[in-house]
Amino acid sequence: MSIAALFMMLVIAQTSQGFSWVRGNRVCPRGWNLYGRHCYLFSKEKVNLKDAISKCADAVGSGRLAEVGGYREEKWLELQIKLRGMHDGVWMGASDILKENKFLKLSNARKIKYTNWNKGEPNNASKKEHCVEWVGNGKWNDNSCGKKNFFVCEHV
Ligand SMILES: [Ca+2]
Ligand SMILES: [Ca+2]
Repeated sequence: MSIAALFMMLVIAQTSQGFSWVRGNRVCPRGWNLYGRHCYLFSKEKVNLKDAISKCADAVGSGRLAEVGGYREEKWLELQIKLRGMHDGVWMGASDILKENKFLKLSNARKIKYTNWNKGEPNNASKKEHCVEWVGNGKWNDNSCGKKNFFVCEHV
């Protein structure tokens, strides 16, 4: 299955089913971390974007790739990523695979409002970079979706 097809399936699945968890004073499943009202799961393995999407969906409780809503969430995620030594790239839930340089959230295909691009990014290097990763300094880079990265799952 192509990434584009997977992307559309994901959008449809997530918008139609919603999540059934109780909101408010929530408790995250074992292994997940609570921040604000969302639960986050930090991977211990490196996989390509397609597998990262699947692994988040298959995780206990089921989630999506993390989507950064704003500066505070970003800073918290950055700290967690550093603490865990997740170097060399960490996938998040954003892509411009449908239209070049239009980065959308994977969960609902809405345009990303908050961004934190590294200097000179996104550069769509070799015209092949359509997925978004955190790099070592906590900033964002577009990279090839086939690259093997750590990833962060989120349950809203
Ligand atoms: Ca691109
Ligand atoms: Ca890039």
